[in-house]
Amino acid sequence: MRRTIVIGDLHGCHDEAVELLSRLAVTSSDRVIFAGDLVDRGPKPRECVELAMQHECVLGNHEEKHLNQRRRDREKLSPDHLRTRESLGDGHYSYFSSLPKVIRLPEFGAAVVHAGAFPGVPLEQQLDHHLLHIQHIQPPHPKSFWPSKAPQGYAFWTNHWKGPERIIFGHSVLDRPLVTEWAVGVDTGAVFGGGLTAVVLPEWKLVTLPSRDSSGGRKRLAKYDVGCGVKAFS
Ligand SMILES: [Mn+2]
Repeated sequence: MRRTIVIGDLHGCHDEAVELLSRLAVTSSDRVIFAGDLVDRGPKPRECVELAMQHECVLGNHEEKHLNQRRRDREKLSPDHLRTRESLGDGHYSYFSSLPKVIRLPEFGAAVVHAGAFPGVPLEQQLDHHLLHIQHIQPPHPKSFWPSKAPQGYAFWTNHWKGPERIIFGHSVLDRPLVTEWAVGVDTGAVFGGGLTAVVLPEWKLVTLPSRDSSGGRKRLAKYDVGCGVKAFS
């Protein structure tokens, strides 16, 4: 059976991405989907975008930010954002604007989004903000908080999401893949010295390649419980 492989946030970690694809012996008969956030923080943003252009990808909040700030004066950009901008051309930006926010995998009862989804709302009605940013929530309040900023009583969105799709997501950096009945988190912080993780369907097999470096910053302490004994970084 044809494999579908979903890979966590690259953030410029092109060498790890190539090595992971090679380790998985990916061929043209496999379907490869990146979970967004191809750019910023790491060493090779443009190469990551061009790799994704050969496969499939959902829009991440970092791509969204580059689209929103395309015309902003360079003095008003962070050095990291500016470095990415200068490595990209018009073609890469048009590629960003073509990216879907959801890729459905009905054959697996699954869907790929960058950050997650708000419970009780069909995927086609989700707010872009939730699909690209959601972390800790307390339904029915729509506001989402970073783990470090979440008020008492708020919990990571996977504790609330009950399907009907099993959502494969990145965005929240985890100390290991998060696997629940209705969600699979695959951002293990490649750019922070963690690893680059893929989930391989139909088996739902997890494969993590250790990072080569941590150019996006020293590995931070994972301390925010997201459920199932998994911790998230701030
Ligand atoms: Mn993100």
